[in-house]
Amino acid sequence: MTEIKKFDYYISLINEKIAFFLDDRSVFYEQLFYCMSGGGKRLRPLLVLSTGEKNLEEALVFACVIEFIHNYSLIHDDLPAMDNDDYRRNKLTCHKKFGEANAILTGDALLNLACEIAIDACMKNNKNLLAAKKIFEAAGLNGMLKGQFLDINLNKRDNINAKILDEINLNKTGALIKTSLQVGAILSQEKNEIIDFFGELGEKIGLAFQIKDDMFDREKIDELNYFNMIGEKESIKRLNDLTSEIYFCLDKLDGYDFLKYLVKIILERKN
Ligand code: GRG
Repeated sequence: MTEIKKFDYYISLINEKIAFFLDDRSVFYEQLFYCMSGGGKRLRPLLVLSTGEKNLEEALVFACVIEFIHNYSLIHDDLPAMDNDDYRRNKLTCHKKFGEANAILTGDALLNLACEIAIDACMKNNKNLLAAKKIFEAAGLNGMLKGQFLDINLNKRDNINAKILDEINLNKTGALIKTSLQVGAILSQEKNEIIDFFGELGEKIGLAFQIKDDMFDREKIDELNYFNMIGEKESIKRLNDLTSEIYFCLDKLDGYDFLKYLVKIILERKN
């Protein structure tokens, strides 16, 4: 199968599995369906599958766990108390469509659903347990939540330098991206050195992804954004350096053609 065909095939597998996990008898279904369908790039689940191809069935389950967590974080991030955004993925944000209380609950429901699915999988074997541990650590107090906390609570007038921005983004955005690569490798029963290698690669991809995102969002001048904080020249240099490092890492990898294809798409995306 060509990598382009595989990309479409994996997206359809991910979407089918997400639909399977969303119980259409649930009172939350309308909100969950609204937030989980349409527009998301499914980047994190694709990363899980790219390193988890040897165990696609279990990789798909954890790919959904991560995507549910990612979507909960976006729903909460859009709330008036956080970023106060009206639109996401070219449609109304969850709170604009269903009201604030329902959006909070919908985010909570997605996080809980992710826990339920992961715990079910954990009861089957130890590598699933390790995968779940990695995911919830990455989403938690020393990962995504920490990044979000720092982002919200840092005084934007403080002298923000590249090091501080990296710390925020390695947690806020990078932790789930890094973990996506590692979880696939854990489920494929790769050696620890490979799992560590994917950790390092994932951090670089996470940062490059964020700098690129900031490039598209640089008109939002009151947000912590690489372009606004350290300037265009320095940001582009960092993005280029990271890009070279990522390709250097990928060149060392035998096989993993889909991962290489996917990373190229991430680094070359135009929006
Ligand atoms: C509120 C608990 C909590 C956490 C929020 C991830 C996060 C933490 C906030 C997101 C803020 C944000 C928009 C950061 C920019 C990078 C980013 C994560 C973009 C969204 O990810 P994509 O582009 O989204 O993969 P899609 O829509 O494709 O799923």
